[in-house]
Amino acid sequence: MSGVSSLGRTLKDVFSRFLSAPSADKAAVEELVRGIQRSLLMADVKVELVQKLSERIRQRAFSEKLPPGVSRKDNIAKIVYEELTALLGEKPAKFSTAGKKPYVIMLLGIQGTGKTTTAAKLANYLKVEGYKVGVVCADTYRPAAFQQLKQLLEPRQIPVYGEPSNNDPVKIAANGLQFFKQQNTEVVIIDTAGRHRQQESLMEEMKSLEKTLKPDENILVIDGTIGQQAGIHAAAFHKATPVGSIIITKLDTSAKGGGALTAVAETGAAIKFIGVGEAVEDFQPFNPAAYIASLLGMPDIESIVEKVKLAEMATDEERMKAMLSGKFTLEDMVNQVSSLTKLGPLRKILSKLPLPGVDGLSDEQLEEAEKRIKKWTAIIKSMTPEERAEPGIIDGSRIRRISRGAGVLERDVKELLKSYQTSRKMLKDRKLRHLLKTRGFE
Ligand SMILES: Nc1nc2c(ncn2[C@@H]2O[C@H](COP(=O)(O)OP(=O)(O)OP(=O)(O)O)[C@@H](O)[C@H]2O)c(=O)[nH]1
Ligand SMILES: [Mg+2]
Repeated sequence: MSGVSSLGRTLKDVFSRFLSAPSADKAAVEELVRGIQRSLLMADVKVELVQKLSERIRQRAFSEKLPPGVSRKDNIAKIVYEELTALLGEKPAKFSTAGKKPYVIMLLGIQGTGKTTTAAKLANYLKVEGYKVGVVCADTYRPAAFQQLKQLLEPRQIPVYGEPSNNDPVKIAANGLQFFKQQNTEVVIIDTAGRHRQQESLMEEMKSLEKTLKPDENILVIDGTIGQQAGIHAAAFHKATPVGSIIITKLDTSAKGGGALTAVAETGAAIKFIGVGEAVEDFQPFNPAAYIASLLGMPDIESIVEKVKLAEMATDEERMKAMLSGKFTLEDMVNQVSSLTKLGPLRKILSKLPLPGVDGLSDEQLEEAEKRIKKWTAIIKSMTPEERAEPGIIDGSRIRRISRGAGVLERDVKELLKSYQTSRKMLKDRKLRHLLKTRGFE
């Protein structure tokens, strides 16, 4: 039985049984939660994580307000999808050389985890992405490693550097780096040895490689078949190299893949790619949301989530109309800004507004906006109902009190108030109202 696919199979079953049940009552949700628990525990996911997840699903299932036109069942499906995704960390992996050339990646990992195979997969992936790539074989313990790499990569026009007669990995790697610099290579991937006579000498070798080469990114290659044990390796590595990242391999063969992924995600280490087979192409960037969607069964889950989000968008439109009729509160503003940071169709509605830059917010801008919203939400919570209803009464001493209560600077409170005044003025503007009207609002 194959692993992630076996987790996928059981999850998919449980999930589609829930979707086809006559109603989403307490019993159906309980059966769903138990089914999810069973599949996750079978995949070696930590008991505590499974318990937390179950509690959150149970708690959200019947307490959330349904957007108009959305069934309880669809909303619960979306909750399950969100909670499972959160288990893997929200953010998809991103690869970037940050303009550095060559960008040097060193692959590390114990024997047999799949470093050499992964070096070839990663090189091929980055070449397809448009980078000029080279691979250095710095494994002097396994003479076949150089051959293995050449066989995989030469047919793909990816150069491999090696020195079969040299037994100093640090020198080989330094020479290889020099060689690829002259070739104008953009990304250099260094494959290191996993096999050694002693563990200590392996560690020494890694340290001197690190010191001499100063890689831009160390990537730890972890074998997914070890299940939640992977968390221990990841935690140690993450502590030593917080800028490093992780690739988990063999997710196709292991029944414990879910355990490996969740345990590593829990350490805060970034999972950048996953290996899902022996072939060079069996490799993908790790995207938690897409991964969970594939486990739950596409395209079902995607269309449900889309549907619920669209309904939420409709309620946004309601609020927008209320605002245009003059009821624009501080909370409205924070809600508006906060919906800017949500991904997906919500951004579409906002792109209808003539706000500069809303359509093309970069990830950095979104992150900035998210930070600001957190602050603003805290500030509004520290206000009295009176102040919220009539921000005009907020003077210097109130600003001081509010900023202390919210744990922010006075400057932050002033900024919020200023944005509020500006937005309110904008909404009163005749021209803008006309524009919104012609774009389908009001
Ligand atoms: N099914 C499957 N097999 C994999 C995957 N990645 C690697 N392998 C297999 O795992 C075995 C070991 O892979 P290598 O790439 O040689 O591992 P390594 O870490 O370089 O090994 P050492 O250099 O000895 O430390 C090979 O048989 C690979 O085909 C994967 O994602 N899926
Ligand atoms: Mg190897």
